[in-house]
Amino acid sequence: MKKKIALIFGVTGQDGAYLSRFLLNKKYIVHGVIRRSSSFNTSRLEDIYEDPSLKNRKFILHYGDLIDSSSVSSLISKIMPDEIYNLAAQSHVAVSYTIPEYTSNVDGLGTLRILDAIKSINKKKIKFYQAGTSEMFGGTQKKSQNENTPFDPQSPYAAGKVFAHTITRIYRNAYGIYACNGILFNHESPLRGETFVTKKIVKGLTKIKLKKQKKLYLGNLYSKRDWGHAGDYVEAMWKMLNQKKPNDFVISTNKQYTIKQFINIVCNKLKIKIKWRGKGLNEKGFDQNNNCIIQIDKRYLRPLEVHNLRGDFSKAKKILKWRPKRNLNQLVEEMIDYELKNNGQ
Ligand code: NAP
Ligand code: F7E
Repeated sequence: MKKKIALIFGVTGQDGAYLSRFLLNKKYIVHGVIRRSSSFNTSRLEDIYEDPSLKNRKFILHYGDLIDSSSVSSLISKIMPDEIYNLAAQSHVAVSYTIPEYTSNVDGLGTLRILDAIKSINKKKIKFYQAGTSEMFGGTQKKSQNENTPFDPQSPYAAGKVFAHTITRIYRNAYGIYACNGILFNHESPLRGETFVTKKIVKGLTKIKLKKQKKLYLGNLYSKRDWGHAGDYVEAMWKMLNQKKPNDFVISTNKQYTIKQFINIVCNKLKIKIKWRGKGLNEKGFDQNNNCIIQIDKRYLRPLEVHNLRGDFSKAKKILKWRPKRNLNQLVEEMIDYELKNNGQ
């Protein structure tokens, strides 16, 4: 049987690394798009990298960029994939306030560039996955959010993603493209980018435990997030592209924790007895020797915060037969083990 071909935009990121492995295990030929960079940006792909001199490669990387429509369309017409996964984005919410125009270009118009290439090249053959986000719900007052919850974006990042979500629906309805929007809640792993809060906390507290760092500076400790494991979530992306009909799905755990609760869980597992004192910007975390190990730095506060995210994944459970396999405890343990090993433990 002919092997399926997938093309991943954003292959060098956390999800790209997990999805590549997942699809290779399913015997796909995987093509990934990387950006030219002055330093290597393929560290998450080291163990699956195949030298270009090899014949019959299963994992093939190409240069391209979502802000360059000619690279997007020429890659799609050259590779003629069965499935395209758009995971590429300027994905940092706080950074999106600093580079709003660039973020909108990549995260919003980038999606349109792929869809338009699919429309002109082969709108019936190529299936498309768009990496949408719970950030689109932003300022919602709903306790938990599902596919019918109205969007209320609070950042340039979320606004760009709402455009991408909407244009994906429009191209599906107008041109009959098999296009799906995932609305994924936060998902983490040992491969998570270092400036996202879970990775920053696990990495920082592990170093503090090993006496290689004294203090960790953070922003808002009281926003609530629904954190799953990236490895579980890439399976849902693939399932969305392998149904009879295209559809949009919330992918989440339906559990919610504050940043402070996440810190307490990590401290507990690292056997750091954390005690909290003070309020607001003066709230601090102390270890058993009364050393201040967590302090608030207002540089990490955002112009607008998203306070309450919790995803109801009933639709994905019913139609995709998907549910998260790992809980927060397992996720945190895996992330800590990875950091301990990185620190020679
Ligand atoms: P990530 O680690 O930040 O990876 C983003 C990827 O996009 C990287 O490969 C990056 O390349 C690439 N990229 C950035 N700008 C690009 C451009 N102009 N052209 C082509 N590629 C570009 O993000 P992630 O956590 O894996 O998330 C994957 C996708 O899901 C993103 O779209 C994100 O917005 C979305 N999402 C993530 C979460 C989550 O909790 N992780 C939740 C919902 C939605 P470089 O390596 O060169 O920077
Ligand atoms: O922040 C608070 C911060 O940057 C989570 C992206 O993958 O998930 C991610 O976006 C919360 C926020 O993730 C720090 O204010 C406190 O309330 O880890 P984060 P995010 O903003 O939820 C969504 C679903 C995506 O789609 C995005 O691409 O933690 N927080 N102190 C902090 N956040 C960071 N980054 N750094 C801090 O020091």
